[in-house]
Order: sequence, then C-alpha cells, then structure tokens
Amino acid sequence: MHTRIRAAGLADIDEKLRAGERLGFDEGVRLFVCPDLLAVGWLANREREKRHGGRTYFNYNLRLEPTNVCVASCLFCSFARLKPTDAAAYTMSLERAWDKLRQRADQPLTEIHIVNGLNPDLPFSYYTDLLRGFKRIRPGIHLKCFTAVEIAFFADLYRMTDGQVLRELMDAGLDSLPGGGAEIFAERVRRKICHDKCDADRYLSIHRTAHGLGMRTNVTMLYGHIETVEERIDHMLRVRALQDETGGFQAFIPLAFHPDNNQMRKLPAPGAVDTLKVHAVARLMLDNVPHVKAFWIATGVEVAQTALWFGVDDLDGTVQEEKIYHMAGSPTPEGLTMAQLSQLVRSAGREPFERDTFYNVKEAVPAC
Ligand code: V47
Repeated sequence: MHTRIRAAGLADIDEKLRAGERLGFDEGVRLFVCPDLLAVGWLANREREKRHGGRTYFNYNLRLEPTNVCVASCLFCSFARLKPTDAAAYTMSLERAWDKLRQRADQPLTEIHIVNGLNPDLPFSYYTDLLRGFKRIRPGIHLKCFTAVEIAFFADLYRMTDGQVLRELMDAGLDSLPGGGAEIFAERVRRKICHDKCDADRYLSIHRTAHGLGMRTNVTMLYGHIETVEERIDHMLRVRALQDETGGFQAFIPLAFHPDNNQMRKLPAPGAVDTLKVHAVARLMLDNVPHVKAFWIATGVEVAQTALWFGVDDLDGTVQEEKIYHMAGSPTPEGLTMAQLSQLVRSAGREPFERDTFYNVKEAVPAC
C-alpha cells in the first residue's frame, strides 16, 4: 500500500497521521481532490481501526417527526410544508406521538430521535409535554431531540435565551441533541440554500451551550449540492475547533443530498465514490471526534456497508419511521431490524455491536 500512497501523492499526509499530527486545511483539500479513492480510504480505515478496531455500532432507535409545518424555506427540503393548510402538512397530537412509543411496548428501544419543522403555531408546552409524556411511558428511554436550528427558533419565538430553552427541555427529559441543521457552515452556501434559518455561529454556539450544560450532541454536514471541497473542509475544521473547546460531540454524520421533490431537483445526487470520500476525509480531519456515522437511509444500505472500510464505525440504528429522506427520494426501507443491521455489518467483514446513545456497548450482537 505504501507504493500506492506515494503514487497518490499522499506520503507526507501518511507520515503526519503516523506521527499523530493533525491535518490542516490544504491537506484536507488534497485528500478530496486525490483521484485514488482507495488510497484515501486506506488511510481513513487505519484511523478507524486505531480507534475502534473492526467494531461497528448501531442502536435500537425510533425516529419521529411530529410536525412538518415549517416557516423556513430551505431549497433542499422536501419534507417541510409552509402552510398548515397544505394537504401534506401535519402536526401530530401529543397522544398520537406517544402512541408511537406505546405501540412498541415489546421493542427494547433505547432512543427516540425527534426532528421537526419550525412550526410557528405551537406553544412551547407542546414540546415539553411531548418529552415528559415519553419519559412517563418509558422512563429509561433516551430522548435525542430537536436540532440546534429548532432550539434557535424556539428561543426567538418564545422569547427565551438559547440556554433557557435547553434547560427547560432538559428539565422535561431532553437527554441530547441530534446533529441536524448544520448543512454547510459557509455563509455563501447558507445564503443560497437556507437563508432564513440560524447561521453557523448560532448553530455552533447552541452546541457549545448544550455541551456546557452536560449534554452530548452530534453534528452533520449536508454534502453533494452546491458546496465546494474547500467549504466541506472549512465545515469540518469549524467542528474540530469547537470539539477542542468542549469535547461534547459524539459523532460526525455526513448527509448525502437527495434531490427529489425539492427546489434543487435539477442537481444530481452525490454518487457512491463521493460518499465514500466524504466519510473517509471526515475520519481523517476530525481527529478529536470519536465516531463517524454513515446514516444508511442517506447513503443507501450498500454504500453504508462499504463505508465501514472507509472510516465509518457507526450506522445509526433501526430508525423504523423516516420522512425527510423518503420524501426526497431515498429508496431504502424506512427501518431495519437489529438482525438485519447485524447481518449487514457481519457480511461486510466487521463486528456488530449494539450500543446506547452514549456508545456504551450493550452486547456483541450474536450471529443470527
Ligand atoms: O437537518 C433535509 C437533512 C437533516 C434533505 O444526529 C436532507 O444522529 C439530504 O440531521 N437531502 C435531518 N438531506 C437528519 C439528521 C440526522 C440524521 C441521522 C442521524 C442524526 C444524528 C441526524 O436532514 C436536516 C438536513 O440537513 N436533509 N432534506 C435532502 N433533501
């Protein structure tokens, strides 16, 4: 492999990684433009194995999107409905949302992951009651809910500080924040694709506040639309800088853009090579973030499986219900069983491990 790494022009990067040195902006860009996917992947896999060996994590989770009514007009979004009167707009009653958990009494679920539209017509108590109800039904369930963009929206709408919103939600049962809403931090891109939601500084400041309050969070990057490779690296470096400060990020999750039924539908979806490259470069640049996750609904199941050799050590989880990607054309199933996740990891030559949200390993998943 060393001849190949040299031929790919990556010998100095290889040296730095071996010495445990950090890669800089220009090196990140060089990794992206390097045509030798396998050379980049090999380096990323070495970093992955240094941290996790062949272990691959996933959890027993449930995704819920209680409302898609949204005041933001992100060009890439196929899920949001601006008017509550739109035929496809919906807001679940609290009872209906809680029923989603009640109906799964037989499932050993460990986490509910909630993402919503920015709905201007709900009282703040809708969200606190929602969380309290889930904890009443199943006190041990981990609630990973509301992106930093939602937290910013709540603060502005209900006239609170970001910290107050987080504290009140934590009081109601919030355990961690998901990573959605990061898109691409660069102002040039945000102005074009999501001009009316919170900016990168506020997104990062909300994660900083959440970390300061003792919460762990994830962070995402929406790729494969109008962003440049320089903007991808800038995004990763902003994550790395905050992680140096707080250590509160658990996982970095690249999210592949899906073009169906949205205002960017003329753009092609990113292909498998780009997806593998993004996950690999993330593993190499984010030396201080423990996990790189392939969200199999975004990447496709087979590409997620392949990514386990390109820096990825986590596959999210069972999910079960998902609208954001399926409304944008994702052809995957909405959910996978633990047995299916375990099998796809094993057949990729990796070891499946059921984890909780904090990556405590519950048990090695037995072969089925
Ligand atoms: O914030 C919306 C993205 C995100 C599209 O934290 C789109 O563990 C592609 O953040 N094509 C929500 N992406 C999902 C999310 C997530 C997923 C899995 C795990 C975690 C975690 C978080 O989906 C949004 C936005 O960035 N998105 N529309 C689209 N057409």
